[in-house]
Amino acid sequence: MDGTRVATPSRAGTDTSAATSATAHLGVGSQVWHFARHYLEMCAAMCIGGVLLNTLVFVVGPAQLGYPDLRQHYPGLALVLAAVLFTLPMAAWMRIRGMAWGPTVEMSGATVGLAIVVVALSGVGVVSASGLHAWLNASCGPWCVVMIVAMLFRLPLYTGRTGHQMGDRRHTTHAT
Ligand SMILES: [Cu+2]
Repeated sequence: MDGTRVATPSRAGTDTSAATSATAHLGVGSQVWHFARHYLEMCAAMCIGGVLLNTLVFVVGPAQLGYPDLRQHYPGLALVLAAVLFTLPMAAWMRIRGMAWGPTVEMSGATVGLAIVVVALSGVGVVSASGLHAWLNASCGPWCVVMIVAMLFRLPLYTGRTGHQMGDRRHTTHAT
């Protein structure tokens, strides 16, 4: 991890020192705000972008191109696909806001992973067919909820304590 600092001494050096001095004074209110703002941004990207993509794939596509509504014929496959379609705009937004690939892939794994777990549970009968459709009808809700869980595992990052909160990496990269 510290290898990058050795590779680019001048940029990483100022980045680290600036981050340390800035985050040392982050109060609780500021940390809560960092967390809430990051969450609301991701949730908005996920719900707006995801509903658009899901409508294209599950409603506009079948109507215009004539392929069957996957939600009716293959609800399990449809749920995983829906989770992917909700995750893509969220992940894109995280990258746009300067988040590293690590937390981006991790959160994407949490949302898509949850869908896979639900489909697996329906495969062994724990989740009923109507339950599966309820998950499909819940739109971006379940994926927004599981994002909070993923964020709780990386509190220092999402509260801004590590100095790598959204926007910072991008900013320092362009500073040189
Ligand atoms: Cu995210």
